[in-house]
Amino acid sequence: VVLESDLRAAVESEQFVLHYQPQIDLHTGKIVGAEALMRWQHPTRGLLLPGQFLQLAEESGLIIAMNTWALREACVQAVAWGQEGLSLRVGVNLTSLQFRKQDICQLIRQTLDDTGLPASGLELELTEGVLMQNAESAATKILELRGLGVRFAIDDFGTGYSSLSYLKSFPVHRLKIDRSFIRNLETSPGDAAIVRAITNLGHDLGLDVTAEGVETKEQLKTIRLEGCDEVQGFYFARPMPDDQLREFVRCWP
Ligand code: G
Ligand code: G
Ligand code: MN
Ligand code: NA
Repeated sequence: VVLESDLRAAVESEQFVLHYQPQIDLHTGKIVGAEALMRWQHPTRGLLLPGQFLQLAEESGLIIAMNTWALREACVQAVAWGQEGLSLRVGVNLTSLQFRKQDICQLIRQTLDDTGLPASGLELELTEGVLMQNAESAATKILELRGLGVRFAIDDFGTGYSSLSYLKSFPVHRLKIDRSFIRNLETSPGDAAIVRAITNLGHDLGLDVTAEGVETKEQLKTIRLEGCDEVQGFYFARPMPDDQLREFVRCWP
């Protein structure tokens, strides 16, 4: 288990790194973005995944400092990619605690200003849970940041406990179909029906739809058939350090 004191020390000595997973536009075949995913370079235990520290980070409130760092780091990277001729949007995950904070809009505005990233180069990923826990203020915050040009995705879509009616109130740009619906796509007609329903719903609401967790050629074929706009998954690439991402994008057909 990870200790809070370890995590606190990690925040102070900046032991976190971001890995990036490519996002591919199925209409053009181009890599259009990358999701930033946090890893903890632990001094003795090696590279830890969010599953090993995110809950503690949230409970201890350290997630705020961690995500403030991650947001800035991701924006800095996206600017660097742009300067190298790689035009990629960067996706950043936000947790409830942080999105609830009063000054989240100011933080994002400031981070964009400081790093010089155009707002349209940033896509914030929020889960249904984050939206519902902040229902009244979430829509206002999204509208304000949207006004700047920041994009929003609902992450892990379909796994939340919320009703669909909330979709009308949250002006997001994208639904990311949770990978649990992709996993058994080949054998489960039910999952295929859900993927189709989410994709149609998203499109009817004017949203882009991403399929997450695509691992096989058959899954890719199906999500293409269902009309998903973008794809992310191990079939194409795992999350990787930024230098590897650059290389990956350069070698992409
Ligand atoms: O990489 P994977 O194991 O990489 O990520 C697992 C989970 O951790 C995902 O649900 C993702 O949303 C979350 N996560 C990854 N990076 C971050 C981050 O920088 N901030 C927040 N809040 N969550 C993250
Ligand atoms: O919950 P969120 O979507 O933010 O986090 C993405 C998580 O999904 C990361 O942990 C990432 O490593 C993982 N992931 C991305 N692609 C795949 C995939 O094809 N298969 C599996 N099993 N996990 C994936
Ligand atoms: Mn995500
Ligand atoms: Na997800």
